[in-house]
Amino acid sequence: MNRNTFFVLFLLISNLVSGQDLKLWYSQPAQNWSEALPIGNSRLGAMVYGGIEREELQLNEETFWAGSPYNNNNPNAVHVLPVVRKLIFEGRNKEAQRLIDANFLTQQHGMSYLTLGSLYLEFPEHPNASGFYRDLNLENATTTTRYQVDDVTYTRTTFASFTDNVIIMHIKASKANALNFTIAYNCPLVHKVNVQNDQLTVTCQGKEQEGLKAALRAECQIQVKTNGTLRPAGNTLQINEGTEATLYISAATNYVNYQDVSADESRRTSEYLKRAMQIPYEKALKSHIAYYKKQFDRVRLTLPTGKTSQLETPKRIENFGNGEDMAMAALLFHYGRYLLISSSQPGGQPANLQGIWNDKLLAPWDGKYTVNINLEMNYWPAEVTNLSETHLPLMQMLKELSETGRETARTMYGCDGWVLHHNTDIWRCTGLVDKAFWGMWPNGGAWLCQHLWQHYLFTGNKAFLKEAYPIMKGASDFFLHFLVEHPKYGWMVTCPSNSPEHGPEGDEKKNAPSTVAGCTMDNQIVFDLFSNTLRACKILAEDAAYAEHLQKMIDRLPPMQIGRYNQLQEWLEDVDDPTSEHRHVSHLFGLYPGNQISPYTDPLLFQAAKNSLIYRGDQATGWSIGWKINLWARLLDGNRAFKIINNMLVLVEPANPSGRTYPNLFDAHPPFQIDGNFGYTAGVAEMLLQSHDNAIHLLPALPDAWRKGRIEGLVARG
Ligand code: FUC
Repeated sequence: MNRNTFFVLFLLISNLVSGQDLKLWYSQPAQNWSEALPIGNSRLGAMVYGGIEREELQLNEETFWAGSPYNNNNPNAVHVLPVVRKLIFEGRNKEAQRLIDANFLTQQHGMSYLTLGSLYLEFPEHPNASGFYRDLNLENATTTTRYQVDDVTYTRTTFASFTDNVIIMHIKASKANALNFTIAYNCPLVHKVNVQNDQLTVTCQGKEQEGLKAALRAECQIQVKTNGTLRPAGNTLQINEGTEATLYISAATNYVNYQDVSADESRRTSEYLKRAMQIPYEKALKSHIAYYKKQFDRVRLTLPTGKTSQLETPKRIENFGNGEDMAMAALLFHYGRYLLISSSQPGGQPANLQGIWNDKLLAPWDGKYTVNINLEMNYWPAEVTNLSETHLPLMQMLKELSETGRETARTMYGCDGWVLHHNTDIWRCTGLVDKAFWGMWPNGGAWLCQHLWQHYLFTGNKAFLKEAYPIMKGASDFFLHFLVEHPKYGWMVTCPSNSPEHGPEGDEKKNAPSTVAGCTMDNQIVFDLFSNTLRACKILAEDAAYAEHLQKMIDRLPPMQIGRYNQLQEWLEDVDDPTSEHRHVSHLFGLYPGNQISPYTDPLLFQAAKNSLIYRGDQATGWSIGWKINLWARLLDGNRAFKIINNMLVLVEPANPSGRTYPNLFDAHPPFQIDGNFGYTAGVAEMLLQSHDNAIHLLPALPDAWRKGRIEGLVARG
């Protein structure tokens, strides 16, 4: 540690900033979805509006998706592959791309993640409420709404219980028997509502998509405990003259796994409900909080508060640019951890493009898993911010993808091992989607394997590595067969592929081809995969000949090259356009999340990577901003990273569509995409602690604005 770093550390420890509330709060109910507050226990999610006369809980269940088991492999691919390669090596990329469009795709482009409709609570006697307050408390994963009508205070506390597998809402009136309301349900999908005795039951049909019939159904059951009267009224449940009421919301689907949909959703739902109803509210709340805190409390970042820190959340975002309220940056950091805990617990599905929160039947990009940056970014904060177990759903998905992707590797490329392209969904499809411009990218599996290796580096869990190794080896096997010798350079390259969603002649709007051979990101990803597989192979004392084979191939991969603008080249040829501000900064994979460009051992490459990032500019879509924070952190420039943070903490308003943060702190691509939230949280951690370059580096990219503060609980590799 040099003297400066030591001094800063000293300042940090001696400047403890007084306790900060980790709450998002509002003086009005949500007017729309991106003002509502997300709660989740990984499996169930709700967006809570905090309405007065009409409360809405928009619901989700993480396995409720369109379609049925399938994979999207087009067997024509393998027949045209040699022609495609020949065309690319002859520089006829556009023709190659057309051939791929005609022979590699199928009718299926990934299925949609579905909403489970909304629960409505009608309070007809509450038109003249005052003193409204609602919040989301990140310290205990509950959301509260409070207001007064005449002399009665009504308080609603809602959480998605981690321990009891249901969503619970507790409503209380400060005056005896003053609580009267009705519960109703609606959903844009075909559904039936049935109210009997004290229970409201909804059965929901899934959705057919792209020729695949709806194999999934969801059921939702709601029961209420109250000291008031409870009676069915048509399709609603009415509660009258209560002082308190506790709603238990249970839901499930018939999804078992990507090839089995044989579960009984109704039985599952009743079982969860029955169990939860036996537990007194206070006890359920306590165990929910204890479970959550065990993960959340591991890390705490405190940054200086300012004059505006007491304002409600949207105003704090608006004022962030003033540079006073650094606690807001800390709040957004904690929010990312809150969202990861709430959307990704062991045994569940990984967080999709919207985590688990979606109110649509056709969410942007189907709300599925995009793998050419987005899914990986979701998990960047997992290890370093001490939430290793939230990473596990991704590991399970990888195992399943290595099964479905084996068929894709064989039928589409005639290769061993397994492959995943740039998208997948609940059915673990592994073929191409959209068109070649976006979809002809065979590196999804290889990139995801980095997560297996990183999980090992952070946890040191050798038993885990042993289980992960066949998946890493399978991904490596694919590339050992798929790589071809470049006729001009002699290097072993991927072909066909692309530098995600970007072509040497620009983006998709220009109708230029993106399909190429051996772009920089591919070379870096394959290098990363082979190197990590080789290390794992040695640690586990697996086949030595295989390790040797990997090393030989590593030696034949193209090197990173510096081009005529002193940039890190994005492609094999020096064709970068330094005026391109394309959101994907794919060739910087080697800087972050990879570890192939060190300022100490490769200063020229380090500078070239920096130049490339400077050319791309400081503005971007949500996740791209998230990536840039991490990249500037790796470039050891805290002030520049902080400048990018300032570009993220801009409120999305009708008057300012270029904002990047919604009132509920969801990140705006736009529209909402959760990767930006996770990229931000990872980026802040990367500014404060790095451990990728054979050393632990404390406060490697500390901005001047954060000279005072405190961080505890981050994790370093090893
Ligand atoms: C990638 C990005 C888009 C968007 C989509 C979900 O394809 O290029 O910007 O984030 O994923």
